[in-house]
Amino acid sequence: MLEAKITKLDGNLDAQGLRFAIVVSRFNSFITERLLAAAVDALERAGATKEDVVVVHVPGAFELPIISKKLAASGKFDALVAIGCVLRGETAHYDYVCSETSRGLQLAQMDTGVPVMFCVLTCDSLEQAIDRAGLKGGNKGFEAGLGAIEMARLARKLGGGARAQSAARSSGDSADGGASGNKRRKK
Ligand code: INI
Repeated sequence: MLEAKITKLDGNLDAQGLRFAIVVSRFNSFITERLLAAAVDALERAGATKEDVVVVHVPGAFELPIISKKLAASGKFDALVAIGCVLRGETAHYDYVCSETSRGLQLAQMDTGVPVMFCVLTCDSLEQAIDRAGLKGGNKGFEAGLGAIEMARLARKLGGGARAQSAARSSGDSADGGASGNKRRKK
């Protein structure tokens, strides 16, 4: 009987040789600094060195997208982790910050091809946030760190992002694995 073959493409959890940027909001730093520590822990345990990780602080979650976009577009990083914590208040401010932060971070990764992990807690209470930053709910920063490694590996396999183009430029290769060079030679 003919056995069907499924092509499987996975990103492994080896961070060696990969570069990461972590963008962290100072707002609710009691929570975000715990998420940051866990994200760095995940990257280092998986083989990233201190030189391979850059940490950038911004005032609040609303400012995460623009700095993430700049870092992703720089071509220096394989993946980003954006860390924030938005706590529901009395007004609609929470909704605006949440929706624009998530929309902006999605745009940053879609525009650059560099994965951006969404590690922004959106909680009704401080207790909920604490649960997700190292208590009952584990630590979402650690999960985001591992996710960044997996996505960076997948992105490297598939190529084409800002990081792949930058790496190709500095090695004199094309970002598409040589396909464009072949086209040029054929002319
Ligand atoms: N920023 C946060 O990161 N979390 C919050 O809970 C929050 N609340 O509730 O207001 C918050 N607001 C600040 C916002 O992100 C911007 O920094 C600010 O509006 C200036 O642009």
